[in-house]
Amino acid sequence: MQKHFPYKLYLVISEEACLHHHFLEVAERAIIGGVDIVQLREKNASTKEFQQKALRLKEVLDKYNVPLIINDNLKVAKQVEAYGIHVGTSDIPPTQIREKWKNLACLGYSIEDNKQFNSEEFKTADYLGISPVFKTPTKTDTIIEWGLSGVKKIRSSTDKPLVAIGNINTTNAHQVIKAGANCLAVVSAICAAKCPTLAAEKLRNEIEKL
Ligand code: TZP
Ligand code: MG
Repeated sequence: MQKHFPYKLYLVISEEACLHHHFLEVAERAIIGGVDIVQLREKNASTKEFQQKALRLKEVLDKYNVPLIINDNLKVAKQVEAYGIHVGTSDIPPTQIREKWKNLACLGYSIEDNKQFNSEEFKTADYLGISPVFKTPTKTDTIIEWGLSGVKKIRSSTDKPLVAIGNINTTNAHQVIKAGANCLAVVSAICAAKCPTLAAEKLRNEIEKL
């Protein structure tokens, strides 16, 4: 059954991506501006550090009833009772995650190349990440660049909620939504902004624009 996924603006945050404010402040200010789901993506932290950051972030998010997704660490996700987990092609396969976390609410899976279509992994995901829509200096080990045509192609092949990621900003946000994404995920457009609230507000306006 299709999962309810009402989210539109997805902040993917790490402490090191936040250039002007502490990451907890960035998260809070971004939520005030219109972010409605947050993923903690800590590639260089130990499990213990990751868990500590996740707990602190969850405290902030809980005040606003905003769900927390943990990137690629099942142990941390379960320990902090996150809303869900997000994995990519080279991470723990979604089918295994389902076996290990029976009451998991939300499983995100990144589509990074054409081979993943209609695989068991694809089918078990609650939402799909389109990764990356545009090439980005934030993540350079990507396989292809989907572009707007890729977003349209994936949209026409599935009813699952689609979260677009990769160099999304106020200039291209509306086009990505028009191409069929349900939700936009950003790192630098918010984490590197002097004012995360304003940055989130501007993106949200582009998303809501008719
Ligand atoms: N996955 C695909 S692209 C990306 C991730 C985590 C990074 C997106 O960062 P930015 O700064 O929004 O381009
Ligand atoms: Mg990964």
